[in-house]
Amino acid sequence: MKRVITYGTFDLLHYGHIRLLQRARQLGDYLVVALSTDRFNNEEKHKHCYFPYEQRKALLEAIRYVDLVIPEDSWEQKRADIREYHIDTFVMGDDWRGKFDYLREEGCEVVYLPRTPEISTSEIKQDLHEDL
Ligand code: C2G
Repeated sequence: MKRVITYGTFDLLHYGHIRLLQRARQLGDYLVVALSTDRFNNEEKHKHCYFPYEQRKALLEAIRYVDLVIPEDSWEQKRADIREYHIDTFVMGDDWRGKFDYLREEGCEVVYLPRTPEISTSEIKQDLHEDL
């Protein structure tokens, strides 16, 4: 069984996220999603989510491509996650290209997938604000 992991905030879930998860799952047989906690988002990623962690987690768990959701609470946990979950492939959108190549030292394949260009959570928020 080939095990894949990816990380993110996944707020205001949209088809760009879904396409990323679908392609990540296609790289293996089992997909773990490390979901940024509210604390990690607020204090370290400086992202203020519309949906709290438990709701973002429930949304991800409803997606057919996702097998397990775990919390992401620090930038440094990736090495431990790869060991603990026996991960073969680490996947991120290519806005992160190069940032996680060090994980190859853990014997893990690192794959950056093209982002879906025309959508983002911040654009959704901005468009909705402009429509008010
Ligand atoms: N994504 C995408 N296309 C979009 C928007 C997002 O492919 N239009 C991808 C991102 O590249 C990322 C994933 O969807 O791989 C989740 O996106 P975010 O929730 O914005 O995640 P991010 O804040 O980049 O968190 O430790 C890593 C961080 O937690 C990554």
